[in-house]
Amino acid sequence: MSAIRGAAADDLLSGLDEAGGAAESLAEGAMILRKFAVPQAITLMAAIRQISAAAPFRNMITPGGYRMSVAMTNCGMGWITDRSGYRYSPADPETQRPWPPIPSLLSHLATRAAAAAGFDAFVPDACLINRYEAGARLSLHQDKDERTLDAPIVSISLGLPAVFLFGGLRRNDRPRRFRLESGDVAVWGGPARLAFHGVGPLAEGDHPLTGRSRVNLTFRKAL
Ligand code: MD3
Ligand code: FE
Repeated sequence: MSAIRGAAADDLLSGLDEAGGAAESLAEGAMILRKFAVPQAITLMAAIRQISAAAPFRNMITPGGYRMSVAMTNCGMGWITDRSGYRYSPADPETQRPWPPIPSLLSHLATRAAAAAGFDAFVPDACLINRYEAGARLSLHQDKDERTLDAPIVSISLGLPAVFLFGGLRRNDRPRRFRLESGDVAVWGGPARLAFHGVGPLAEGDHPLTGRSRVNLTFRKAL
């Protein structure tokens, strides 16, 4: 460990992130920081409980008229979908009130994870919170509703494990499968920013942190 290269460089070279977890590269610009958020998991769930008390999870409707199997809420700027399309909105369409603000603990964690993956000075203004119950899935898609594609996206998984599908830049590129467990953090940006991705149907289970569900937070720069 050389002081000249610094802790971050040493950790990248050793394959360990700053939380001591393993860092796994999926592609140029995409990595999974295994267990990065484990120390904050209980605090994160407490924050999610507060947010969802003000802005409850709901199953939104796609522009094509389907009810999503994943239940969603937001803090900061909010991603929404309805019959008119996908977009970001500062207000919850159910109440016309602003989404709850992003707790600074959450945005700081996202900033630290982005830095550990090599993306400096990431400041999210939007956080989409997804809740999966048994059978819920997210079909292959790109995240492209953000105004700038320069910023990465940071995702934190909590609770039951899921199979994450990581494809390429074309919808037809066959996705690779990765298991995401509680506390795993995924970061993708740069050449991977528009990679197709999805989540396979959640298997039944019971987790001490979340019960019979999986919760995922995705931090974005929407504006
Ligand atoms: C993409 N959420 O909300 S994030 C979404 O687990 C969304 O709820 C999923 O996709 C979820 O838009 C997946 C996890 C993730 C991890 C690594 C990636 C997405 C990635 C690498 C490249 C591209
Ligand atoms: Fe996505």
